[in-house]
Formats: sequence, C-alpha cells, structure tokens
Amino acid sequence: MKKNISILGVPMDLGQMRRGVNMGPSAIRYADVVERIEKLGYTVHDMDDIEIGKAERLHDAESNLRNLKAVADASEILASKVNEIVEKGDFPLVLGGDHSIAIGTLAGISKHYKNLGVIWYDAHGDLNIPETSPSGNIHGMPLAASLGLGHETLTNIGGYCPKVRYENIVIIGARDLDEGERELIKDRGIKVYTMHEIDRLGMTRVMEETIEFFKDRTDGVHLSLDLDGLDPNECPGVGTPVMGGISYRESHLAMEMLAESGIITSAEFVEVNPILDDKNKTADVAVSLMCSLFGEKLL
Ligand code: 5AB
Ligand code: MN
Ligand code: MN
Ligand code: MN
Repeated sequence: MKKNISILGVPMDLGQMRRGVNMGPSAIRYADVVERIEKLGYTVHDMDDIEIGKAERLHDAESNLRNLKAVADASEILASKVNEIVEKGDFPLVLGGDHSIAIGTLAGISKHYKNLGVIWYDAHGDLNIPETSPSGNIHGMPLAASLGLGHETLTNIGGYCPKVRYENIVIIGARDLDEGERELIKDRGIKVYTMHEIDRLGMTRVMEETIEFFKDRTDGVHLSLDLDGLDPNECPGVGTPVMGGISYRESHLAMEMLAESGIITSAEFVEVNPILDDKNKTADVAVSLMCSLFGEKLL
C-alpha cells in the first residue's frame, strides 16, 4: 500500500546570504509538484508553508553564526510539523528553503526511528561547526548539527541530540569540502562518494552499495537532496553552484534505484533559488526527481 504524502514548504533564507531561496517552495509548487505526484497514484496533502520570522540579519561575530535565533525558532516549528506528519503515518516531503532546514526536518523525524540513516546528496558536506565555518552560514552546518556538533542551540532542536550517528550517513556528490569537514570525515570514517568515486564507479554501483549499506543497519532512511549536488548546467537555480556535478540522468537513476529499494522513509529537496534560475528549470528538475523517487517509470 502506498503511504500518503504530506508536503511542507519552508521558505527559509536565513541560513545563507543570497536572497531568493525563500521562494523555493513557491517555485516547486509552480512546477506542479502536487499534481505530478498525485498522477502517480498517491494522495498528497499540501500543508502549505511554515512561518519564517523576519529576523534582523545579524552576524554574531562572537559565535560565527548568522541569524542563529531565527533559524533555531523556525527549526523548532518545522520539527513539530514534521513530527505530526510522521505521527499520522504520512511520508514527509519537505521543500526548501536553504539547507539549514534539515536540522528541523531531522529533529522531527529521527526520534521515530531507532537507527535512522541519512543520504546527503550535495556538492558540500554541510559538516561545518562555527569554529571551522569559513562563512558563518548555518546552511553549511546542518549535517554537523544533526550529529551533535556545533552550537547547542542547533544540536538540541526538538529537545534531543544527536539525530543521526556517524556510521549511518552516506554523502553523495561531494566536490567542495572545507578543511575542517575533510578532517571530520577522515577522523570519523564518514562514508562519502565524492564526484571522483561517482565518475570511477558509476552511479549504479554507488547506489547499489548505498542501498546495501543501509538495508540491514537502519530502520528508516531520510533523503536530504540539495539541488547543488547536480551540475549547475542542469540546475542553475542554486546559491552555491559548483562545477562538475552529478548529471540529470545519473540523479534520476539514483532516485529510481531508491524507489525500487523501498528504503526511503522521508525526503527534503532544498536550495532551489528561482531568482538565480533559468525559467524555473531547477524547480522542475526537483519535481521530476521526486517523481522518480516515488516510483515513476519511463515505460
Ligand atoms: B549547502 C561552505 N562550505 O560552509 C560554507 O549549499 C558552503 O547547503 C556551504 O550545501 C554550502 O559556507 C551549504 C563554503
Ligand atoms: Mn493522510
Ligand atoms: Mn547543502
Ligand atoms: Mn550544497
């Protein structure tokens, strides 16, 4: 039986410095997300957007965290909404918004699992802590915060910590890692498929290994997909583009293999910035990837 899908928009742009990513959820709805998923035979509840406070855009030089309070407040609201979705038995599909929202999404989800796995599909590791962050932008920190690293306001969202264990993470698509992130990955043995491994092994093998890796060890897997994981030629509407990314077709293959495996229990698609986009192309790619994730077939 297919689970119903509950969609939640998070018009967040306080985790980074480029305006426009707050319009991501609108752009994704404009690309007919609800209709296209319904066509696959699902019942879709669009729960609309959560409210994001209008923060003063403050960089607290002492903590090296931009807009900490506003991001934390929104994360708590998001966590409780996502928690509601899981409690009623629906599949949570969260639309961003910048990637800082993953802190709230994971806070809402993780307590429902003994051993949640996370796929981080991204050009970046998002493993910075205030001490290692070159920018002070919280969208570069959500995976670290979910591991329990960094400012306690972020690590304790939802009232518990951590949300995920080092050994339950797979990062796919990395090609722009900061020094502190590399050290953490090596020290903790975090599983990463950089673009080098994707080129070398091919996406088929990367996904086979990823699915195999999660199959027995986890009781749920969250997909956190940052559209900048894809190549900026195919997804220009992102705030931190990095050349040499995952292709459109490789990404579809990845989603199709995840659909076949049945391991994914929640998902978020983030960092869509329609202001930087080319005719809503990136939002459209996001929706087509969601459709593959939910089982759309080419034939
Ligand atoms: B995204 C950078 N590592 O911390 C930093 O888009 C970029 O959510 C972070 O992956 C990019 O500022 C965050 C240089
Ligand atoms: Mn329902
Ligand atoms: Mn990211
Ligand atoms: Mn990224």
